[in-house]
Amino acid sequence: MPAFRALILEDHDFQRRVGAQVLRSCGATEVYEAADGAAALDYVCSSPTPADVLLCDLKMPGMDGLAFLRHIAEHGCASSVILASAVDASIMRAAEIMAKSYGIRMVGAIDKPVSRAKLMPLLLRHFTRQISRPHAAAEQMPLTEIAAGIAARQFLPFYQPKIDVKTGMLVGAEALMRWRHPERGFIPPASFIPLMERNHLIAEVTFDLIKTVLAQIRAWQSAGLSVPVAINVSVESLRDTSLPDRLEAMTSAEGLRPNCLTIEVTETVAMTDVGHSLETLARCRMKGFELSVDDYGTGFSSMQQLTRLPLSELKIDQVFVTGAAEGTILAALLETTIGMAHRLGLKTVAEGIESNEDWNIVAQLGCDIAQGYFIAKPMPAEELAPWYGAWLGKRSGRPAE
Ligand code: G
Ligand code: G
Ligand code: MN
Repeated sequence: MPAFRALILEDHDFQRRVGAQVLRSCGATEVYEAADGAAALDYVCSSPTPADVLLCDLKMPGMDGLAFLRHIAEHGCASSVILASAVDASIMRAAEIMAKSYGIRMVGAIDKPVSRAKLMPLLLRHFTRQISRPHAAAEQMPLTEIAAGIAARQFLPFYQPKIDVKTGMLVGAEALMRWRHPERGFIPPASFIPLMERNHLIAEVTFDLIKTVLAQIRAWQSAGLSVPVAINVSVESLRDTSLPDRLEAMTSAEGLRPNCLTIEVTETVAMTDVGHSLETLARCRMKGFELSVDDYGTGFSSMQQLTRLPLSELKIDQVFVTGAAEGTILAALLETTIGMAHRLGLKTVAEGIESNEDWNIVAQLGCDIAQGYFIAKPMPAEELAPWYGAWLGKRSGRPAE
């Protein structure tokens, strides 16, 4: 834990002193105590030594925590914020999202009384994340370069493992496109997929990707590894009602069965050009391909999608999964979604498993499959088998090779 400076905003004298003590015990080298929003705001706006972390109460006489957060956001405050309050969990959640959309860097929220046991895990996670994951908007690559990259076949899949929660065994992988750029190295999809979609390039690139994926599944199979693969498809691919026939031909050309391929669609994609999309998806299912709804819960009329898509799997978006063990709201939504999916006969996949706690809660709630950085990041094809060996070794308590 690095040394850090903190500010505590808390109107209750005793609680403020305890909070400051707790912050020091967590490694704060200096703690500025503010009894009301005005004093805290004054410190944030004029102190030459800004605090790294603000611990902020919500319900206070005069300026409440919500207004305080709006003011510091307007001031361009760069500190990271932790909410500490006794308000209802739903209010806390709204406050967190409000702060994020004002542009504040949120660490998390804890209920009062503040204790080291509650604060320390948040701080630890925050400081490790800050180093490992800087937030930068994806740079968009120029179209001419993308076209040249397509011609030079520089787009290829990375694979992120999907693990059976009960057994710990590999049950598949998601193919995620990467651009192996000759000068820039690997470029993530956010930098080129939107432009490919807008310029009607994505469907053909997706076909190339699927060809590569099928050959890879075949190669894994020959090596004794069964790895069904999920691919992401855009609206343009679904508009093409010949997609199922083409997929079937490609699959059988590799000597594979259709159930080795899962098609992932987001709720928004499935709502666009409904007629063609449903024709394509229903035909894919009739031919035996699997169909998964991606980012479930974040799109457009999620529940309605379940009534019309011929699904075999539901992928719960990471916003409901990451950190679910910390909050009653996320855990409740997770539990209900998993239960509902099972009643509909669907397999459930939890995305965004980032920690042991995330893994434990989805296991406890009966989710079938887990995917996330805690298991593995997306990786090149040739790394999957060695990774799996190490994963199995770790899980059985033996040291990994
Ligand atoms: O790891 P990641 O940055 O790989 O992926 C970011 C997003 O890009 C995901 O939402 C994923 O759905 C999308 N994506 C990744 N690969 C493909 C692809 O091959 N086709 C389409 N349409 N989207 C993809
Ligand atoms: O297709 P979809 O939107 O589900 O794409 C998944 C995205 O999430 C990809 O960008 C992938 O790299 C990313 N991802 C996978 N596992 C994790 C995780 O554990 N945490 C986070 N933050 N992102 C993840
Ligand atoms: Mn996906």
